Amino acid sequence: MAIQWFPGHMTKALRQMEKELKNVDIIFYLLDARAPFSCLNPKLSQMAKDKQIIYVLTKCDMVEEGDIDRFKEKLKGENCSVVAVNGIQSNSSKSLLFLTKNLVAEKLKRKAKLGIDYLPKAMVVGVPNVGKSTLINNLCGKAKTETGNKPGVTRGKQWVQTASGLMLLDTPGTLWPSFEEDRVARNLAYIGSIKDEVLDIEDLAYFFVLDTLPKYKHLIEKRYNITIDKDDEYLDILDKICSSRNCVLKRGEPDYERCANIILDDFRKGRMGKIALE
Ligand SMILES: Nc1nc2c(ncn2[C@@H]2O[C@H](COP(=O)(O)OP(=O)(O)O)[C@@H](O)[C@H]2O)c(=O)[nH]1
Ligand SMILES: [Mg+2]
Repeated sequence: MAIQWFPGHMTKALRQMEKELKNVDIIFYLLDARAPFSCLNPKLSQMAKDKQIIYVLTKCDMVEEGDIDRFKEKLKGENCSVVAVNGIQSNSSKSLLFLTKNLVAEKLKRKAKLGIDYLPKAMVVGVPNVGKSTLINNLCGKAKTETGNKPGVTRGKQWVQTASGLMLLDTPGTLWPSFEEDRVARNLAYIGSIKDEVLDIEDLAYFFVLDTLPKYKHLIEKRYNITIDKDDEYLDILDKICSSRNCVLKRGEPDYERCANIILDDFRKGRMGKIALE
């Protein structure tokens, strides 16, 4: 499955972010809890390697707690901590504010000694659709930046201030020129970080079933009220979903395109249940 995922504006955005990095104290590196490792941008990680990083697992309401614990364990390191948030729940980001305050406490003390009332600065980064604007709005307690379940909603430079005096920079979602593995590209497509316009939706849904079936067969069966037999091929499964969802073309053939849209939409909106892709 060939994906054209690197529009020029993302390269420009990465360059702007690189320039801005020297002005920030901390990076909120957002990772979708359904596929956190696929959201790690090698280019960005390289740029940020000397910075204090907080990995923020977003959409933690969409996976099981056990998966969150597993991801936290793997992600934490010397210069980086990990917190999990549900950006659409109002109190969920408190732990992030608390952690941030602790991490910049030293610097604030130094500044205060010099009589400077310093506002710590955090840059919010992550792939498109990971939940950057939602988190910022959550931290600010009101809608400061635009959100949308579509990649590429945020453009340009936006600094906002939280009630507790933290400065946040929203950044455009960025991807990178080539993925190490096809599975990374597919995961990013499943979670809605790559514009659907450049994807073959039918192929994507086919691969989605293939990728999730081993661990989540029961959720697929339950969602579509079907039984998947041991020797069903992936197309057989799609056929079953088509008839269960009445996705049929005029001549009686299965409407795979409509079926594919239903499957991906169900996953993206969490209607299939809690599914971790990694
Ligand atoms: N279930 C759930 N949805 C979220 C969460 N955070 C963001 N979203 C949804 O994900 C979509 C993309 O969010 P947005 O903040 O615009 O992402 P951005 O492109 O990184 O700025 C929106 O539909 C949000 O409502 C979360 O923690 N849980
Ligand atoms: Mg945004």
